[in-house]
Amino acid sequence: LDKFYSFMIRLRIPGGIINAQQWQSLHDISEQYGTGTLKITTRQTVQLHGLLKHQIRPTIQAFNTAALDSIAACGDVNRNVTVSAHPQVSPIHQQVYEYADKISTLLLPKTQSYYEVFVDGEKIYDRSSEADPLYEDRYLPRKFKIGIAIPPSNDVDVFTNDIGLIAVIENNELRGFNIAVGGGLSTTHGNPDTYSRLATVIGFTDTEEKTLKAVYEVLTIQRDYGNRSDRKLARLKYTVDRMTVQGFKEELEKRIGFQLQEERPYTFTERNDRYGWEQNSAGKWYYNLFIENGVVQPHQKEFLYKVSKLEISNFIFTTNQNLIIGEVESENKQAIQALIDEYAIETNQSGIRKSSMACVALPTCPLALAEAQRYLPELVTKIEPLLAKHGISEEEISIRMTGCPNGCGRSYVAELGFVGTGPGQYNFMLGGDRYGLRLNKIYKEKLNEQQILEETDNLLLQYVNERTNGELFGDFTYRKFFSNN
Ligand code: SRM
Ligand code: SF4
Repeated sequence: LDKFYSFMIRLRIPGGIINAQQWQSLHDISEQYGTGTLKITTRQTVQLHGLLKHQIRPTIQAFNTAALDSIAACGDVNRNVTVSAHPQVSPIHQQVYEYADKISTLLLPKTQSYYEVFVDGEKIYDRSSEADPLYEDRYLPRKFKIGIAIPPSNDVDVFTNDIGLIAVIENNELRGFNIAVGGGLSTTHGNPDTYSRLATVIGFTDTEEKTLKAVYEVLTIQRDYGNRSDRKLARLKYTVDRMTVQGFKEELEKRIGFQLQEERPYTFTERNDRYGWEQNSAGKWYYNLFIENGVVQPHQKEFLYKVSKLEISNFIFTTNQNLIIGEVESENKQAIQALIDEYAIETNQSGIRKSSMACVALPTCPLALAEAQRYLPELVTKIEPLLAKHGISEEEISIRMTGCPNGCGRSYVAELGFVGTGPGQYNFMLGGDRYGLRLNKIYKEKLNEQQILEETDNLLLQYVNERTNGELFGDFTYRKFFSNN
């Protein structure tokens, strides 16, 4: 018997926004092909799992008909561009969102070499003579990620991207972007040459033309200078450190032909989604659902389908693996509220659960060493009584878990981080802050559930007894365990 292969498809949705008709198509396609489960990812898009080989073609065709594609959602190219998901946070959200779309289009591979067809190792449909203006004949040495944050929200975890853009807004006008380079999270157990890195802000650009040019040329530097001999050390973060930040900036300024301005001030004071109903400056309504670890539950899926049939909203994926029903006019809000009531859609979760995130891991991820999205909900259920015992049930401590050190659930920028090392075993990471501005570090290695719960209980006790006024959990553990290192 041969192996029974199944595939995963991930869409490219810059900024994570689709319209009601596209949601209907997504729903219908997921019912017809794959496992039927919609999985919202940490990069603001959606995946279908379990597609059999003969289903791939009709699935892609059906997405195509709905004006959705999966081009560059994987591979050594620029990936899905993320942007702060909450239009109600800023009146200039639409303007910033358009950058995600423009950047994604600018950096799409222009050749159609992905159409090349091989049969028994022989190329029967050859597009190799086409040269791509950006990726040329060699693509990038590794995947590449761009995120755009609109302060005060750092929902996109802007500093974990190869390029992070931070919108600078003054008097409700977009002045430009701070540009940060060299973020990336993945490490490899036992390989000390690998490390997580937060992106470094290298300057500011004040026009669209300059911003797009700078972004484009960061990619050409990575194309030309990135490490092509060791994939473990090929991300931009290693290129930046090899060239030094100053050296990288000088090379960039040479390529763009102008000097970056001084970075502008910015402050991040939130990272979580804003659950429930909120209104934007133009009076439109947004309803943020909590979708635990991005796995849309059957009743949520049915609810969302009914909402999409009303055709009175759009749908916005968040980088916290949640979903916003957006752009709802006041007169239409009640129709959606009626469905929320009918399906008992719940946003009333504990602070820690609403701040939780886990990668896919088992059973579909071939790189998983331990459980993540199937297990974290259970662990949170066991931590909630510990928070209650210490009188801090309302604390929104960020807790993230990944099944291996690749960091897909961004566990390296959590206050409580768990990184799988083997079945039922995790490295316990502490000292990260709440808003994604500081990486955590290994506190204890290879703990099982009982050890994790004992450690957590003990840490929470120390926190309530020793915290300074207003000190958040991650800042406390950093001060206590790592500030002198
Ligand atoms: Fe990831 C590989 C899932 C966000 C770092 N990631 C994978 C693969 C494709 C496994 C594989 O290569 O065979 C996983 C598919 C599992 C499955 O069964 O679906 C996978 N990554 C995911 C998602 C679905 C996690 C989730 O539960 O949401 C996220 C999809 C994002 C998207 O829509 O594009 C996802 N991956 C991330 C992030 C977080 C982010 O980008 O904000 C990271 C860490 C940030 C970074 O890139 O540094 C991340 N994934 C990786 C890596 C390590 C890359 C590296 O620098 O070495 C791998 C492995 C690789 O590329 O070789 C990986
Ligand atoms: Fe798979 Fe590891 Fe990514 Fe989790 S962190 S989805 S286990 S590659």
